[in-house]
Amino acid sequence: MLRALPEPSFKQGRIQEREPAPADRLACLMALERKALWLSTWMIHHANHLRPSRDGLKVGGHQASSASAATLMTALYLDVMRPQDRIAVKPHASPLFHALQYLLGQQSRDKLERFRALGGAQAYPSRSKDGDIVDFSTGSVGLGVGVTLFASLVQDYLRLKRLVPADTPPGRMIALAGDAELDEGNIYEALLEGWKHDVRNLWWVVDYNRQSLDAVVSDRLFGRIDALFEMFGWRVVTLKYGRLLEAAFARPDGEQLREWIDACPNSLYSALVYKGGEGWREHLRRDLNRYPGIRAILDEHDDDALARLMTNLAGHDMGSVLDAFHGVTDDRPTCFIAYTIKGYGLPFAGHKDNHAGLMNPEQMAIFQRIMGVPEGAEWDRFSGLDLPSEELEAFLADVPWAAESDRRHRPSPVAVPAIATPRGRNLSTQEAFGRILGTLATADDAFASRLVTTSPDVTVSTNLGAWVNRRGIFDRTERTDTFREEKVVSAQRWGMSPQGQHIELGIAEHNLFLLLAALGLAGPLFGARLLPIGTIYDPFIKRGLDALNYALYQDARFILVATPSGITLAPEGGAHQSVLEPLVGIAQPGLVSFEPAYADELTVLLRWAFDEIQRDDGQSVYFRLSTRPVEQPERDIDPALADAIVAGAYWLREPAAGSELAIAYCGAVAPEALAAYEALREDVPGIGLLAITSPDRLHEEWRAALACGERSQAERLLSRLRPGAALVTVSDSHPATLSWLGSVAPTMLAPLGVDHFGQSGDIPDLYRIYGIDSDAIIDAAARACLRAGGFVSQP
Ligand SMILES: Cc1ncc(C[n+]2csc(CCOP(=O)(O)OP(=O)(O)O)c2C)c(N)n1
Ligand SMILES: [Mg+2]
Repeated sequence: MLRALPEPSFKQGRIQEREPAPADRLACLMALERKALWLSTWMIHHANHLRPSRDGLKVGGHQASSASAATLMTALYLDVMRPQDRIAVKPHASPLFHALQYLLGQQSRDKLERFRALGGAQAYPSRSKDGDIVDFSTGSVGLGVGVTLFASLVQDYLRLKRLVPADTPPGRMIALAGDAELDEGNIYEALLEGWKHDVRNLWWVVDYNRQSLDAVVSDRLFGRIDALFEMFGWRVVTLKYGRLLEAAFARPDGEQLREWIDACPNSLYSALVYKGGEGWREHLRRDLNRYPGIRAILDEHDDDALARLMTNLAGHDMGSVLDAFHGVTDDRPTCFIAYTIKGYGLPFAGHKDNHAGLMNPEQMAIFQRIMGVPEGAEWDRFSGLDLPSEELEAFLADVPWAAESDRRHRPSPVAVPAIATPRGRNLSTQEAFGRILGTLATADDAFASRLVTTSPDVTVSTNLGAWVNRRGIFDRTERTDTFREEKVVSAQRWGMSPQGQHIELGIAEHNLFLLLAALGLAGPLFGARLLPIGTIYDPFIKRGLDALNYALYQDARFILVATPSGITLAPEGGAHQSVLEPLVGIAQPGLVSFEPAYADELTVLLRWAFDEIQRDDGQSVYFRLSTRPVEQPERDIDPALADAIVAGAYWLREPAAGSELAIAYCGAVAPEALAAYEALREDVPGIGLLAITSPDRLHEEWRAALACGERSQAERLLSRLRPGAALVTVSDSHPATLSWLGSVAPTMLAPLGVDHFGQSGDIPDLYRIYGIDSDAIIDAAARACLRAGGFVSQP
């Protein structure tokens, strides 16, 4: 029901009454809105009907979603936004977005003509593929909205620390959201977190067309939405009726019309939008004919005019939209709920099936006539508009948002210092990580000042305690550590201040990845590089996997430390034991993954990672770490070994040339692999033991080398073995993590690993049951050797 939301209101806070936009300005904006609508529909039509198809696939594109947002986006881009503002545009308004960029001279006709084709304008706005014009990629609904909240937090983080100039106004982080995006849970997780962090300068503009993909959305749902935002401290500005309708409501019996529309169910309203003037007339006559004032309105409006009146929602009324946006001048987070019509101005407006609907060539021809665009002038920027081109050109040249030509900052990298290896006979990689960060926390240099950590309520249990104790927790305001004040003994200091360098999150993993996305884009978005590290329990990466993918898709750079991992976690049981994450590490684009076994390996890799995340063509880095203390090798790492550790593998025990057998292990099972190696050494004197620090890098380099006919690192390493030698691979993860090594060189491979859910137990029991202990390795080696035609006696 349209009544689901309160009356058009500018509630609470500092909303300023404002002079209406000057008529010529309004006229320019309305003309350009019309042109953006035309170009967005034409771009889609061209891609689907005029560009030759080679594969018979429908190209697609969303004419209705673009039309729905045309007024809102034109207002934002061509009038309201300032260069420092950043915006996430709902994915299905991509054609409209590109049309506006084209009008601003920031997008080429060639790319519009290749909309959804290789190298053309992207189906959904993409930071990495569409370039500087896109602030935040979108596509997976809800995530683009959420990331703006975390970007506002990151902006405050940088400003409060004076890492960016604080004497210039902060940007507004804006999301133009589809209403169905508010069904996504990540929105509410973000709202909660945002409330805790008192986020500012945040606008969510909801294109409230009451339609999603399949259908018209429930009447009752949105009735709760504004209350929800207000509960979290947001201002809600509802843009409901346009000026025509408001004028009609002010006439005699006009209130009856308002009440009728307010009570009209979403689905009936949408259906009547589609049916047009005749449909409206029939229903209004049936329900309101007893009111003379309504009869007068019906008499004065022909069908076209009646349809225009009844669809005059504020989200399509440029004047109302500008008033609403310009009315907000403070930094309180604000949700604009703008009533719109999906497909507004197009023949399938309001139809419930219009999400992916395309105008057919006949409809398009009629639309072209209505828009006054001559044949052959379809891509012209101003054809068919009733304002002189020079005036529109001058208007566009003055658009504030486009005043800065380079929206993307490119701050120079921060130098990475030497990092000392934590010493100790027995260490887990998780403990080593904690100690390394603890040491980095003591430094007073530029590098340490750019480090920022975050964790979804697992800060202490992922070993960030020492770091946090020294560097403190970030908060906009100084907050004392009550336990400390009350002299309650605790190993953890929990003082908060704007100087703090750890951002503590609630448990929601989506929030971790969206914050990492925002922190990892601090350089390009705001001009100051941060070196973000997020910690998480390895199994819960899955919980936020789409948000992780989202962060990486837009090339955000960060280090992800996942610990504990695998069945090595032992007593804590199945629900916390990760199995498939190393495969994510291999398969996930934008992410390099490592699973070191020893503290010295981790030290080398962390140092490398700090450089990698700063390189132009670098990636984010994922470390899978363990809580299991393992005996450390006594060695100094020379540059060649360091390179091999980074490249993904090295011989911990070099095999004899032409060896019959090798064991390749990854991560926390190193002691079992070593024990099996020792046990087999007598029978197979030339046996080798391959330490794999990154199945991901090894695999990637193998494929790259194959593609250019070169020898890969993995192939060079395995060439120590005789062709057809036995190879046992073992890891505390799915065996497919390493089993591909069997294709690198001719080997008889036995892949060991974990391929079903974990359970509670101790390491000896669990490693035995899951077949990754030294006995399992020895057995597998014996069988592989037999199959390989070699011989090894059964121990
Ligand atoms: C996470 C996710 N699930 C499903 C989809 C498929 N999908 C694309 S658009 C859409 C509905 C969008 O509706 P709304 O947000 O209201 O957008 P609009 O009506 O403005 O087009 C869905 C379900 C998606 N893009 N992302
Ligand atoms: Mg919608």
